[in-house]
Amino acid sequence: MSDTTEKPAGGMNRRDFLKAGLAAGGAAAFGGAAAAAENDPLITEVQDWNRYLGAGVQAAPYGVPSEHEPHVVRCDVEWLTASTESSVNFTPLHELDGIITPNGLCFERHHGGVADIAPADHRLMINGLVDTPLVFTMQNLMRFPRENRVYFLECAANSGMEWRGSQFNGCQYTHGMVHCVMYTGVPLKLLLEEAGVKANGKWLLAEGADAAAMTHSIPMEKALDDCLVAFKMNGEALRPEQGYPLRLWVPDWEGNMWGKWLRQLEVGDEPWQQREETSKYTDLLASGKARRFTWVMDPKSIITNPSPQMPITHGKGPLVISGLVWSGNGQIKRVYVSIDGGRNWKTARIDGPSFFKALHRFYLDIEWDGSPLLLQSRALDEHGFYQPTKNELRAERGENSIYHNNSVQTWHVKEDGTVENVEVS
Ligand SMILES: Nc1nc2c(c(=O)[nH]1)N[C@H]1C(S)=C(S)[C@@H](COP(=O)(O)O)O[C@H]1N2
Ligand SMILES: [Mo]
Repeated sequence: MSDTTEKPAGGMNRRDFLKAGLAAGGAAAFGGAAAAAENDPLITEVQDWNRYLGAGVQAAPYGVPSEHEPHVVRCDVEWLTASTESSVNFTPLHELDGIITPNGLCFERHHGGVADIAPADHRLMINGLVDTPLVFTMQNLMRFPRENRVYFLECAANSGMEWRGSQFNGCQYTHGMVHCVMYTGVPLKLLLEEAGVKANGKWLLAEGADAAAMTHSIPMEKALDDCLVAFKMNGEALRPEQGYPLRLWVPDWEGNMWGKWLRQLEVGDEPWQQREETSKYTDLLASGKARRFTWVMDPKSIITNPSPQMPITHGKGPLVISGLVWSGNGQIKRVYVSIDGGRNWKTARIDGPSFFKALHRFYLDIEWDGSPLLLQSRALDEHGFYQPTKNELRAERGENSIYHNNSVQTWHVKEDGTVENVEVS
């Protein structure tokens, strides 16, 4: 970064860093790096990893994370659901950086366990109001032109447990029902064209091959617009828990629409009124009426670091505040960070690839003076739509809801660096 580079709002440029270093006697310039210590055995003595040969190739034919990272895992909350087969676990957002979720860390949400399907045994049928009902094998699907897209998938119930007050101490639990993956698949439009949708074919019923089936209606305009039938995630085959060998991919819409283990698409002239679109995935308002078909995921953001599972352990000085921002409702225009509970806001710096309707990574680099902080982030999209505060959302939607909580999250950073989930009014 040169001295002429625009200074990121609230952050430090290189010259500031150098000044900060000089002020501290030259010893604490970059992120508090210490002056070379003469008696540090990690520098002065030859270590085992330097003295002996390491493991050879093929020690791990399928690579796994370092043994020093056992805590970077998906976690579930036992009391939340009656059984592990109809349950959810959470992406460890606080341990990740950048925008891509590694395949083994993508949260899982299934209603009837993980279906175990050999690709050779899998079939996708398109029937109903079509000229020619068709059945595709995986091999058939592999011969259609493919597309690659990086998109987020968020469960409609993400942050749902926080609706009536702060509950979980960690962004993994409050916001971890989201992942962001590069999918490879065939545009659904091509398959529907192959079958020939009749003029009165206005809706699709998608069905999974798992025990839950998870049938739900999708309007034809969406199906013909940007849906994919996906078989790869981050370059490799879908993981079983993500719908291997085939899943529906419905960008910017709530996760329940992304049918896993996809086996049937029936074309009809009206929605089917299935369980998953009547009793579930509707938003009960204070009036007793429910909003239906609230598919789009609104702008949302979360500070992942510091956060309750990721306290500040390095004391005062340079602090990297990091987080994620996303929106299914158009482009993210800006993300703001407040360190004083929403009184003052600074524009955070979005860094790295920033794909339309994917997760975006933001940073705000500050000097922490060791005093308590009330950390918040707030997204703004291209339509001028702001992420609401918790109270603004409750005023609009009451407190009966589970789904579509995109309100601003507050983390209370204490003087000792520990962090707690709180609400400010
Ligand atoms: N067939 C089938 N598809 C399904 C589900 C399911 O239980 N069965 N769960 C849905 C829900 S509610 C969500 S949030 C997403 C979760 O996708 P993931 O497990 O890849 O994170 O899959 C959706 N697709
Ligand atoms: Mo979901």
